[in-house]
Formats: sequence, structure tokens, C-alpha cells
Amino acid sequence: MRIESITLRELEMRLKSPFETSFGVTQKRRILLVEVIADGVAGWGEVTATEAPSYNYETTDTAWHIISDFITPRLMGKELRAATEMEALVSGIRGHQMAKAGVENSLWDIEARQKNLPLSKLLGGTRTEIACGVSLGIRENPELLVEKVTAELSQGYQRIKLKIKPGKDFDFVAAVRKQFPSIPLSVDANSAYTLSDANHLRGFDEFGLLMIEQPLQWDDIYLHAKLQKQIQTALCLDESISHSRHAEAAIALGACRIMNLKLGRVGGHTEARRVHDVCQAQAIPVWCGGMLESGIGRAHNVAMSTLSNFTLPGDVSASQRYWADDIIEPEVVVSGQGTIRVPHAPGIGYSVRRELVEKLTVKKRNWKAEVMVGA
Ligand code: OSB
Ligand code: MG
Repeated sequence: MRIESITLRELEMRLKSPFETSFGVTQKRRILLVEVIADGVAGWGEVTATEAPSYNYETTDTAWHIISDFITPRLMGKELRAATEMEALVSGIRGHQMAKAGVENSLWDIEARQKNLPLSKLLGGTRTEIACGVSLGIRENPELLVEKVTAELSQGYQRIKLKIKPGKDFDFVAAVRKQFPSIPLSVDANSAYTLSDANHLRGFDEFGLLMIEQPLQWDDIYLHAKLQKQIQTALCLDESISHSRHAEAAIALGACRIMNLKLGRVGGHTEARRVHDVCQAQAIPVWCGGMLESGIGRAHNVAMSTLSNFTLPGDVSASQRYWADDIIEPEVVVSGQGTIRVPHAPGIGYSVRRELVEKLTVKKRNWKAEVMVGA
């Protein structure tokens, strides 16, 4: 594939309801979309960076800068045999995985379309449907949370994840557990605790949780290993796993027994598959995390989740939970059994609603390769 054109755009999209985590409340999302054209075929990717550097260090604006000033110049006019070849071209750019992933995933979409394959198949996925859970933001009080959990369970979701932070943790989880003694339940702290909270966190052992996700510092692995030795509940790492070497280290140290895998956080499908494989070789189950994506990021998540070691329900849920009007057609729907059917169409398998994308665009930039003389 010869990279002929790259379009980067920022969309403003309003979530149906605010989403609260230990690092803050989000409602207005600033989403970057990448559209690459190679050999006349268009592919789409989404940058999953957040508006502020609170989940990790990337932001919508740093990703715009890295893509514009460093990634695009390395790609324009280049001839690649496969999407996996992009990695070598941008290896001189340290970090900024979410920026890289937005571009690399567009190339995967192109490659799948060129080969007339659904992206899930190109990636080596085997599932025809994927299992879905939901991630619920922090609420005002336990009663409201129980109400929300009840509503999500009635939609069929197979696992409930509760966001927690100090002061809004134990009572909330206890209330949900009391109402629903046996549902698959987990919590996500987004780095809101320290190792000195080990005794407090051990208190969660009585709830029979599937896992506690990223309780300690966003960039830590070692202290999670120390914590895991002190509690029974399985730890799951999210923020602190940026690539497969981190995954290897975390598993070898015993820092987690489950892995959250996010495409953006690890730099795109190429590295995500490596993380998946490292975990599989060590019998560590993985599940697909979410970053409040638009339909494009969601479609990539669906494709990735078809790999065989995605054995736990992920945070990939219906478009309707986030957006009044998603930018793909059809939108992502979840069955009454809490599953998403994997699309069969080539590439990401959903079509992009270009008119709507245009309408939501607040900023746009395009790069075109020079036309080759005689070509
Ligand atoms: O830690 O998984 C997380 C959203 C934004 C940033 C971090 C996280 C999340 C979620 C939401 O949990 C998952 C989703 O519904 O997309
Ligand atoms: Mg998380």
C-alpha cells in the first residue's frame, strides 16, 4: 500500500451522560479521527487519548501534535507491504502510543479492505460474537449505583465494572453485592490508591470480585506485585501496560492475574496482538478495555476482541450507551445475551457516516503525497 493521503480531524461529541472516574468527569469528548488513503482505499482509525493527561500522559492535543509533526512526515508517500510495517517507521518516536495507534489502525482497516477480509479475520480472530460488560462511572450514592446496575443487567450485560475512588468505594460495592450476590463484578480504581492502602484494599476480598483494576500508580508494575501478595482478589493492570515487554514483566513479577488490553494504550493492533500472545502463553486471560470511543474506535475494539485469549467480557458496549447518534452504520448493538455479533464486511465492517463526521468536525488537516511523475 502506498500512502497517498492522511486526514486528521478533531470531532466534538457529547456523551449522553457524564462519566466520572477517580480522575474526573467527562461529558464533552474531543475525539481525533484518522483517515488514510492508500492505493485509492480509505481506512479509518481513532485516537483514544483523553482531553486531559489524567489517564496517561497523552491528550487530544499532544496526539494532534505528534501525528502532524512526527508521524505524518515519516509515512507520506511510503510504500508498505502490510500494516505491521508502520511500527519500524515510527520507532524513533518515543511513547505516544495512542497517537501511533490511531494511524496504524487505519492501515489495518485498509489492508483488510484490500484483502477483502473482515479486520477480525486479518488479525487472526476466531470469535463470531464477543462478550460484553459495562463500566459504570462513580455515582452520587450507592442507591443510584444499584439502580444503574439493575438497568444494565436487564439489558443482558455479562459483567459489571464499578469505578471507585477513596471515599466512594466500599459502601458502593457492598450495596451492589448485597443486591446481586453472584453477578460477575469488578472494580476499577484508575490509580487512586497507594500501597499504604493495602489493608483497606484487602477489605474488598469479601465481595468475591473478578478483579481489582489498576489500584496503584498509573506507571507502576512492581508495587502491584507487592500488593497482589497481600490480597486474594486478582489484580488487573490497565494504565501501566504500554507494550508486550511490560506485560511480560508484570506477569513474571506476579503483578496481575488478568490483563486489560486497550488498542490505543499499546500503540495499535500490531503490539496489541503481541500483548495478547504473551498473556496467552502465560495463561493470563485478557479483556478489551474502552476509552469512551466513537463507533470507529469501537469497531476496532470489536475486531480485536475476536482473538482467542479474550476470554472475559470486555468494556465494549452498545453505541447507544454513549451517543445519541454514532458515526458508524449500523451502530454497535448488543444482544439480550450481552454479546456483539462480529461484522462480516471487509475492514472494520461498519460504514462511516461521512456527512455526520463532517458536521461534528471542528478542526481538520490533510496531507497528500506528491504525485509520482509517470505513475
Ligand atoms: O480505565 O477503563 C478505564 C474510560 C476512560 C478512561 C479510562 C477508562 C475508562 C472506562 C470506560 O472504564 C470504558 C468504556 O465504557 O469505554
Ligand atoms: Mg481501567
